Amino acid sequence: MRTIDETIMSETVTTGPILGSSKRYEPVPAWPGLEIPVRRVNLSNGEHFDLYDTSGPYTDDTATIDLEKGLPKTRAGWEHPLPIDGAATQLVWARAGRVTPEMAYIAAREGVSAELVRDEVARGRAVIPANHKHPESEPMIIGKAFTVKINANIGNSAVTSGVAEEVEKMVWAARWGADTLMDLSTGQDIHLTREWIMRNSPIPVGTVPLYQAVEKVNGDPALLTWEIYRDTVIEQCEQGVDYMTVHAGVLLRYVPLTANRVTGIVSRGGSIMAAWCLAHHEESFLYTHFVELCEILRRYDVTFSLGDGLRPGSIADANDEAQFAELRTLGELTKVAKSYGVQVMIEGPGHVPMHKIVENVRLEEELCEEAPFYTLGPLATDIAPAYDHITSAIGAAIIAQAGTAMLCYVTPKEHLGLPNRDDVKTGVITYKIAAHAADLAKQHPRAQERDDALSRARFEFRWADQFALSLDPDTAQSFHDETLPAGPAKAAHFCSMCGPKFCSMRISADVRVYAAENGLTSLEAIEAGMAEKSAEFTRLGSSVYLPLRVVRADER
Ligand code: IRN
Ligand code: FE2
Repeated sequence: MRTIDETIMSETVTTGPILGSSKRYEPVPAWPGLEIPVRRVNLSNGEHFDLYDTSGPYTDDTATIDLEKGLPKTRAGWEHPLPIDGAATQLVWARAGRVTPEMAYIAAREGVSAELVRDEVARGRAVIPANHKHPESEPMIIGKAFTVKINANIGNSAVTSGVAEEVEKMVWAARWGADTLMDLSTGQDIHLTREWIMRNSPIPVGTVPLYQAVEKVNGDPALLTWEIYRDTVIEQCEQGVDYMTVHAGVLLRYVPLTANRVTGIVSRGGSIMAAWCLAHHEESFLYTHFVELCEILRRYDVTFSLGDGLRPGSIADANDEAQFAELRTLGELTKVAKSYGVQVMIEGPGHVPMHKIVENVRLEEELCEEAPFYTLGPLATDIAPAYDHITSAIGAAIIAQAGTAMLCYVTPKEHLGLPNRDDVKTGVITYKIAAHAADLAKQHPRAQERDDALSRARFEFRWADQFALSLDPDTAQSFHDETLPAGPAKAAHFCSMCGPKFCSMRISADVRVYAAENGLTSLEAIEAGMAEKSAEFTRLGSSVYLPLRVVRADER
């Protein structure tokens, strides 16, 4: 294994503010000394709009980023209550009625009361993944009472991608709005890659420790032992991993239930555990040693993400007996974990047609005491490889509206290859859309404010503001530039989609001005405006579709 010094980190990561925004830190009034990060969109009309910000210091002009040193340790000096029965977790403190600095920080970030945060954590309906050994992270919460969160997966495989590339993917994911990150590296230098990511990640980091454990036995699942797995978990806890996928619901007796599936077991972790169970004809060591795992995780406050090793990998397999048998076991394990003071969330599918999605949430809530649900899409159809960020965002929006707390993104490379940096951004933006659409549908108090601000900018032809308020200002601006690159076009009251004459927004704005100037009611103004438009329509030839000749002439 290479040492950190030998690793070439000459590569730099992306820094600098997001187009049209600046980074700020706002004090938390209820907790002197705490400050939360904010992305401030500076509008051209002198107003500003503040956004939840996941990007860490990377978008702060004034910050010096030194990857070798790592990020400032935001949480290093924070004081916590003493452990309770061996558990030093947000869960036990919340149950004891204690508000931690993390809870106060999150309340300010979400715009809710600290009491709501504490109560949701105490009830196990929300988790705060915050390993004491990851002080660089900015606390966040996953639970259905809060905004829907998204996770980005990165990580190398045996065939591609190095350390520097993965660190840049992490920074890039956080920049575009990933709330958490999972490092799913399976190739070389797993420990080292993770160390660089942990020390430089402002968002919580999750892993699947099983991947590294299998790497330690040269990729042969049958050679795995509880001891190798346990030591890997401790190694990763010590590095600061905030949450861990544990596929403890894949039981020996469930494996035959997958025999007649169209796509069998598609989970990497699930297939490793199924192989181990069959090779040994023994119950899974993750299940039989689950209490010992709890005793480890609660010392660090590492959150369980109970894995869906038997999730459906195709529309045909959705909601089948294997999937729901595992979910029942995850429900049983949820109770065990919570009784040891460990925070828990539950991983969900996969591939599920739209009409079978809501049942997944209902069952999860019933079986797992409403522990936060964290789903992989689900993909609403199997027929669009290369577009699975879209097939899955359809399912993700539906499942999030129904109560899923965090969505695991899917990139365009799903089923095809390892995502690169561009795929990471596409996946993140696509999932921000699904998550935000669900926040709107759930009528989260703050969600619509952003839509309204953007729509006002759009209606008033404040192009720069429209870009700045959008999820991806760079792409919005570059698309506008493609046809109207000139500076003055950014002040024009039209775009190249309809051209100056047919812009509906401009026409309705004109109607308003017309009404004001002529002392008309808006109805009269619309009638008068319609009459004028009708005259214009006649002048242009009274045809909905202009003859090709005319259009071509126009273009010239
Ligand atoms: C999320 C929900 N269901 C699965 N996931 C994610 O899939 C999980 O968080 C992790 O990133 C990845 C685990 O994949 P396998 O090992 O189950 O294939
Ligand atoms: Fe799949």
